[in-house]
Amino acid sequence: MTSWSEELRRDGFTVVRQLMPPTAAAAALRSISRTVADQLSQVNLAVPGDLHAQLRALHSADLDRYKRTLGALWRKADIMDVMRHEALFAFVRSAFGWDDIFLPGGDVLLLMASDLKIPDGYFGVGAHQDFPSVQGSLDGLVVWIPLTDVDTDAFPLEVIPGSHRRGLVTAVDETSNGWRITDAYLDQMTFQPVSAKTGDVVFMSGFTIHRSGLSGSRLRIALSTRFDNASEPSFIARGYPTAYQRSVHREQFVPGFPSAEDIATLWP
Ligand SMILES: O=C(O)CCC(=O)C(=O)O
Repeated sequence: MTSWSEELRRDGFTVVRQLMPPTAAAAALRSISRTVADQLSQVNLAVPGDLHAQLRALHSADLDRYKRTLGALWRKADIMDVMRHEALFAFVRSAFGWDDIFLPGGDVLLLMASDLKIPDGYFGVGAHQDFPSVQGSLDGLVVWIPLTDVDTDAFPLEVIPGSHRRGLVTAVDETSNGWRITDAYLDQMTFQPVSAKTGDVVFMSGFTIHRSGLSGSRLRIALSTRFDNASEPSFIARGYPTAYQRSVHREQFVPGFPSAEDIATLWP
């Protein structure tokens, strides 16, 4: 057994140092910056030099546009490239002995900064397990990839080591951000912040209780995706389920768009 699989078995998570090439996070951050710059141009604002200042400018100019942009970023090819990086798959095969991997969905970009809060909206996630939102293989993994260095001053991921052994926790409240484990259940349990630098990757069981750390003075951006093990017997027996569903928004977002003129301009 590798030390990573031992750690995963014992603690419910393991941090693999410098698994990703340094270029991966840098390319993703440049890609985010390009998209935010495009949005700043839409609202006729100059584009500041650094990403945090760009995000601040968009956040204060047009909160709705900021929210839509942030919500769309995970769909960029440059961002997906990181979450589908061959280094991740190769590692899971060699360190955990998986043969085949299913991708259940649930890819997400999580950005936190004290000056980028959404009033009455998302600011980190409360204590939860990911298995209920995936329901794939029992040994399914959350793969958490920081794009910025993360420590106690940058909204770290916080985990309860060993909590995966408790199995499915049903003491939950339903919130707008999903299920949150009740404070009563968490009484006496201690969360551990996970420090990770860009290039590091956190692999965590879907049963490990975790949450977002809520304090920090720096911008923190991380990507999170999920992997299911194609060989896990109950996953095979259950026919490879995922709780993520595909649905299509059938109504036109902008009534009357595109017009005949829009098409004529596109295809003169
Ligand atoms: O990055 C965070 O703050 C939380 C991540 C998380 O809860 C997840 O990936 O399931």
